[in-house]
Amino acid sequence: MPNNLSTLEPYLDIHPRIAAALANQQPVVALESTIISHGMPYPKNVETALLVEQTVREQGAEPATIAIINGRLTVGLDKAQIQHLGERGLEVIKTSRRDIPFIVAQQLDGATTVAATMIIAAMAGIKVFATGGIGGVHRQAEISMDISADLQELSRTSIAVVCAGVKSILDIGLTLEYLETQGVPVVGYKTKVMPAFYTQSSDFEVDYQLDSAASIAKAMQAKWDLGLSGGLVVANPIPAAHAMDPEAIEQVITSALVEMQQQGIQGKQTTPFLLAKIAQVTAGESLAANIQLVLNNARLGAAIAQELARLE
Ligand code: PSU
Ligand code: MN
Repeated sequence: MPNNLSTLEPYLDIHPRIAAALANQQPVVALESTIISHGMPYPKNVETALLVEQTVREQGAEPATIAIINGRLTVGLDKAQIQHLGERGLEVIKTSRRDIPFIVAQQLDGATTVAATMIIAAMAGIKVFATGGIGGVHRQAEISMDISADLQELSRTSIAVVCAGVKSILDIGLTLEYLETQGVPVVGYKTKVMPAFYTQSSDFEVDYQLDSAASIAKAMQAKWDLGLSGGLVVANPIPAAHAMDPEAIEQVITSALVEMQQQGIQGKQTTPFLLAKIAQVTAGESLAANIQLVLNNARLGAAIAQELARLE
């Protein structure tokens, strides 16, 4: 248990089943909620969120979906709360690090990004987090300066984020450079190539290839035992059967980026706009791929959480 839990108590609600699991050193996997409210359309978002939880449970770990509900930092949503976030969709405020105090103070609901979910998961003492994709350095960031707060969070908050790599709506090379500068390791699970979300590969290599959940857990333990705080990225390629054609997806992304510029979309709307556009243009193929890769990450996240619990 983190020792500052008592000062957090007025703000933090940890579901009893998760509090019990953490107290007994049982494996727990954090899950985010921006992917529910902003990342997928209703009702697939709700179905997927519940299926991801079930998958984590089947793999022997406790799922903890995280959001802000009525201003309460909530670790372990119930079914009704997931339904609520999914149904209200874009009306729920996308909440990253900067937004948290305002959502709390005004007792609002917040769908937490990777960054905000990391923060709240760490408050609860969770060490492993599974999602689809992380934010990153956007293409042409040299003009927009659009760099996701997820990257900065990875440098400061000690949690492993299992994802399917970085989507090529972003500049994958610059994202990796940024992570290197911030001292955030990028581990490839059974791959030395950085995966690109919808596809298994990109033009870039990861820092370290590790081939088992146990070896990833060992590296996490060594990092934190040595006082090297901060997170790490575990890049887990989408299963081959669900991967998309790299050229087709690149075309879709390029035209979505053009449309985004024409419509003047910027700031926090960027990522959700591009995701929705891609899903629309690919007639749901990208959504199906997205769901499969999240499930795949949930399985690996659960396995890493189990190995970590064993080491502790
Ligand atoms: N990438 C995805 N799906 C998502 C997101 C990113 O493939 O749902 C969400 C995550 O919650 C991530 C956030 O933390 O978008 C990043 O948003 P921004 O780039 O505005 O930081
Ligand atoms: Mn941004």
